[in-house]
Amino acid sequence: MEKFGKSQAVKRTEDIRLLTGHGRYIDDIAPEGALQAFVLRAPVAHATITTLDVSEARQAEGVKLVLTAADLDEAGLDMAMRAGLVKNRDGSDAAAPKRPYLARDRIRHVGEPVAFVVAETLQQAKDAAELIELDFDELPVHMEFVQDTNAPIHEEAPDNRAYDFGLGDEEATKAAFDKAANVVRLEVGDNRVICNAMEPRGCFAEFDGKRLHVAFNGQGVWSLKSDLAKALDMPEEAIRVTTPDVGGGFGMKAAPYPEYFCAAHAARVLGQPVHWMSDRTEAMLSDHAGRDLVTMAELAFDEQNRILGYRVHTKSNLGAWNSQFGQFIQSFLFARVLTGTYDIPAAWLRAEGFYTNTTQVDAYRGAGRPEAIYVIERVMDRAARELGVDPIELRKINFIKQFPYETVSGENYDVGDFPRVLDHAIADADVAGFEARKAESEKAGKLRGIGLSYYIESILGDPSEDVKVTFDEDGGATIYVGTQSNGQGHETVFAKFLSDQSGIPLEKISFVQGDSDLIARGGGTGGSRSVTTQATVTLTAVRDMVAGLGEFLAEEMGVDPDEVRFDDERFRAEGSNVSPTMLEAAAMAREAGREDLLSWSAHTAIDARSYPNGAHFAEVEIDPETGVTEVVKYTVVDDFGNLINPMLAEGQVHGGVAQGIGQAITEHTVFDDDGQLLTATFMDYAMPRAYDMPWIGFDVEPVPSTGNPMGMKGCGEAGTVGALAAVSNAVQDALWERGVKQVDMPFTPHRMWSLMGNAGTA
Ligand code: SMO
Repeated sequence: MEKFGKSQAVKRTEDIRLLTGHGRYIDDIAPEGALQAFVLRAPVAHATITTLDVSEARQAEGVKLVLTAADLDEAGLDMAMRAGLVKNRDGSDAAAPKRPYLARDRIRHVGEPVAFVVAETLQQAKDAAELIELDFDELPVHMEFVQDTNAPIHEEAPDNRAYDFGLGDEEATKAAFDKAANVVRLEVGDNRVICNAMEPRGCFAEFDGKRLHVAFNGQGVWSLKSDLAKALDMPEEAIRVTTPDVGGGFGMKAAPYPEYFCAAHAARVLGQPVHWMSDRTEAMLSDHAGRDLVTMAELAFDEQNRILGYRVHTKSNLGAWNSQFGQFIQSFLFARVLTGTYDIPAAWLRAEGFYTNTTQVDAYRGAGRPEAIYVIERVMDRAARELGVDPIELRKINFIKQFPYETVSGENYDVGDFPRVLDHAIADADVAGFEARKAESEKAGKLRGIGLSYYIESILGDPSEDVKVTFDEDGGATIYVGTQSNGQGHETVFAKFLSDQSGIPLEKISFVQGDSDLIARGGGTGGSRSVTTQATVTLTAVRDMVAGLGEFLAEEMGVDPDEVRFDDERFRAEGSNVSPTMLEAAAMAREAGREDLLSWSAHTAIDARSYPNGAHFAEVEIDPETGVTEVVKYTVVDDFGNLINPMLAEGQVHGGVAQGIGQAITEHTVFDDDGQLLTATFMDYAMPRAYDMPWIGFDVEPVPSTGNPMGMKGCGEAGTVGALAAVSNAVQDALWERGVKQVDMPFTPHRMWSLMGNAGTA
């Protein structure tokens, strides 16, 4: 009954609902009459709190509760937010200051939560927050990614450095550089971006005297459930966490945030539902940001332009506190694909993370992998220019060609065919026609450049996932998944996958996600893991179901169990004229009182690691008069292994590329020297618009992964991973002849104009 992916581009069943305004988001499902919460946030970046007096606010009209750190301490909450820590290269531990839900004695970034006000209406909560007396002594503000003992943010890190991580072989890399014929160096900046999910964060909490229910718009319910149990000192069984429709997550919504704990505690204290919803500026101040690092990268080449060694020193901004994955992203996860798709015998990564008086930086579509690929693809491009080799040729010379291949960071690339994928992209992008297009652009007074980026991703994360399939009284089936759609189309993909594998008609399948009471476990969504893990575990459940129902049917048919086959969507046995479908077989089992055959749970722990990779070609046009940069042509060819819904994979690539173009061209996060965010509204922070997007050509060149039975590779983040360097290399190409040799995102009109001006030619 092997019946693997059918590669059908079914349209998204959830789209009618979502596109006609019938999505049910957190704000739509908060209980009628819930109390409303408002968070008083720090107005300055760094200060010692001298007075925090909430007595007047507590007396204000409609106010039910005002929480400060002192109240949470008094209530015995364990206020240490979960944060992954890395080891320093000398073996010691990274700094681990304990981040409270509400600022305790000290303010460390603008927007840090200080008090949580709960009232009958939101306006009352806001009015009461105005009555809170907050006084402080300002401290020197630290904004640079450097060691500095003058403005320490945490006692645990007196020089503001959180970690000094190392990976690879420093000595061997040095030896490689010593014998190099050529060395190419480039400093690369990776600008800070604000996630700006379409739906800001929000939650509500309710407590019935026994059980606590917290609903929030996250990327998975189980980790928050265990965090809440620990923080509130409640047994896990007493907590239910749910997630409704979610309007975008992108890694930012994967983390626990203080407001969820405050709302939960408030609901427990008050015995009434408490609802909190972020507004847009609040989101820009308090959601985890992305990227924000600078890297010095060096490549050593031999006479034949083969890479001998790669040395990288990156310095990244963690914000004011360690967040969930903050320390991991620009160190451990960066290291995963440090050397990209190239055969590099010796490499050394040094990654330092610094605290600054800014909002935390955490996962943002790709989490460390886009950052690493950005660096290697930028410096490869620079190397091609300095060595006088075609950038395509230089990549082909250095591509890994033998598989499996173990990288210096310990990744085991199982399969791949990078030259084949690149050749396909060269044809699709019509690289041969570039000079003619450039001449056309020049006629119109524009500079044109082309840029290539060849990315690889390493799909990591918890390899286990859960599924449950039930046969229901109404004659249909329900699939309960452990992953969580943030808008990617899981409802379609996983129901369709079950349908393809089991023959159950799609319209008979209901879909359930995001409820910790309805499925035992689940890893949630992140790191491009969902399709690989969820499809694999569903396959297991279907196999169990076929075996279990087959055995039952054998009795009914009067044959041996091994004579029952399941193919062409029916159970059959030689000599029997009974040939039920899966749903008919389940109905027979129900009739026979075999409840045990009506619910199928499976848990799979595969090493779901896979290595999606592909080529991006971007072409930009720059107007030297205005400095406006437009991405005018874009082509992607990906190796995603086998796809189960190519249309949705293409949608993921489009969205990912759009996110990358946004970072490269329009998005710019600006703080002033005092740590005030100057780009805290959409008037000042430019998200990419539809008209900033070119048509994106997309095709695939599949080399199936050996890491999972379906041969799939994760595709959710790949578009972003490839896009940053493709666009930047295109901009560099356009400006190189004008003498501009250092370009850094974002390529806003102002920056471009001054770059060209500085080169003395504009
Ligand atoms: S940045 Mo993602 O949710 O791994």
